[in-house]
Amino acid sequence: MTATVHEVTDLYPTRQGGEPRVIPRQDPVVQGTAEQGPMDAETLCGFDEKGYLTIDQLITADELQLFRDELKRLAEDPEVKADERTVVEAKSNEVRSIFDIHKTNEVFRKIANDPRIVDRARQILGSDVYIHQSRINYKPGFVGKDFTWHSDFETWHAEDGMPTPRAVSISISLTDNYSFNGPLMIMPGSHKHYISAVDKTPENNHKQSLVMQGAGVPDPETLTEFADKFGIDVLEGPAGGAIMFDSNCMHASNGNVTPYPRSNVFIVYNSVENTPVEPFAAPQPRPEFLSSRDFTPAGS
Ligand SMILES: O=C(O)CCC(=O)C(=O)O
Ligand SMILES: [Fe+2]
Repeated sequence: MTATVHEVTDLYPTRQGGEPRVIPRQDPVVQGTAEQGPMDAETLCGFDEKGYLTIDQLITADELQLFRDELKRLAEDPEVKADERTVVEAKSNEVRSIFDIHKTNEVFRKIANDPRIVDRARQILGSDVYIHQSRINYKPGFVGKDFTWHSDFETWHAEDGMPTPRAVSISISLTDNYSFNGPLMIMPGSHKHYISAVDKTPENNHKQSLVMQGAGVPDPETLTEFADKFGIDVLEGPAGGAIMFDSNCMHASNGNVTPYPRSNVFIVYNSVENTPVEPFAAPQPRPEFLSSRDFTPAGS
């Protein structure tokens, strides 16, 4: 008897050397229906076209206060700062990100499993969803650094083995996001095109990519073509609102030289029908706090 080797076809090759290229998205963006609720056909259609949607007020004023208190407490806790799941800014040593908050923190576990979010993610992805990753990005005043242009899916595919872009993120604003304090910027429509990057993934790439991304960042020529073609939407909005965006959106955010922090909570939902396999372009999978192997459906 011969062993059967299950080859997984790579529909989104990347980091293989050669030249950068643009591959059309091979998968639908919205996989659920308006009948399922809670979002109407127009909202789903907008998400399909632009790759994101905004929610003016997702959480209550009391929740906002609770989350902000928690944010402050975590940033000041020396044990949290020393944890491997916390990323500090290269120069200022201020907290940049805290990962895995849906597992380590009761307040954020609750909101990450709340039907207001989970039902929307389920509707977009057309199946049950589990949490692939979560993080707080603090972007403190004066010293908060930028996030350069990237597609999250490109990283999750290359380094975590996520087969297809059947994943959606939510960014909940815990401070006001102004045009000038480093809000999220998205190239609307870019999610329907996949930029295959060139450079191979270095060993233990995440240790530096979480402070400043390198591998997988698209080349300047393709980014310029994308910006000319799609434009750049600047997603301003008050604290308590949220943005949901497709995993293959080309997005970035500027550094924050203003005194006003821009702190957002990000939660990533992946379809339970799209669980990771071996990484498509990395020596080994990233740690569990960046790529959860707990596929329990969220909200259950
Ligand atoms: O916090 C931001 O503005 C963007 C962060 C981001 O894109 C990421 O963490 O993947
Ligand atoms: Fe991102």
